[in-house]
Amino acid sequence: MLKLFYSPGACSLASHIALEEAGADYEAVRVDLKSGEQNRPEYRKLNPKGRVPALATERGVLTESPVILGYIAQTHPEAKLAPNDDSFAFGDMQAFNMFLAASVHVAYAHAFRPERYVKGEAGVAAAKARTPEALDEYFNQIEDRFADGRPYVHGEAYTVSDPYLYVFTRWLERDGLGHPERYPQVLAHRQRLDTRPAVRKVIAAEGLPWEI
Ligand SMILES: N[C@@H](CCC(=O)N[C@@H](CS)C(=O)NCC(=O)O)C(=O)O
Repeated sequence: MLKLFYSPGACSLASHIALEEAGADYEAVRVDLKSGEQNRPEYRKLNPKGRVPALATERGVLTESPVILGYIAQTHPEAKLAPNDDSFAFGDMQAFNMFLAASVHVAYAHAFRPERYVKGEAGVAAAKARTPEALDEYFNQIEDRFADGRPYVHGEAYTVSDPYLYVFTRWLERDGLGHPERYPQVLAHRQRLDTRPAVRKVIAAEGLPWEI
């Protein structure tokens, strides 16, 4: 059985939703980031990076959201969570997922964990100030993707990119960092996901509020 190590509402939410959408046989194990459980030796042994998500499989532990999402999609082909038979389309999906991981997530991290990137009070203030600007640039790019009326990130078909985007759209309201009203199509996408049974089940399982 797969074991997903997650923290409520964190980026691990995407993998959690993907496992549920896939109908996977899995157990969700909560890691308390607030109390620093990710840095305890038992967890570091499992994931030396001290982060969530981590997915324990029968062959070992996978980390990094785009990798875990791709793995879930490939190991549950019947759920059709990725274009598994089309290498270019699969790569294109992973390019979007990497953009979320390396640009969008990192933009948020400059506000949530500035000490990871800069030193000193002035540096921290500058890092935090950069987050809303960077998020605006990235979310405008994402909004543009939906200009053709597509319901999901990659078109008519739902893929693992959708719950991954959902995580970061939920975060737009955190600490007033983003301007959700500027991205109506992205917000409509979030509402579309809110109605999916798998999303509702995982939101309830993680104890998250609907109103963010
Ligand atoms: N590149 C990783 C980032 C994982 C990550 O930063 N996870 C955060 C939660 S969203 C975390 O575990 N933070 C704990 C910490 O930084 O101590 C991924 O995409 O999975």
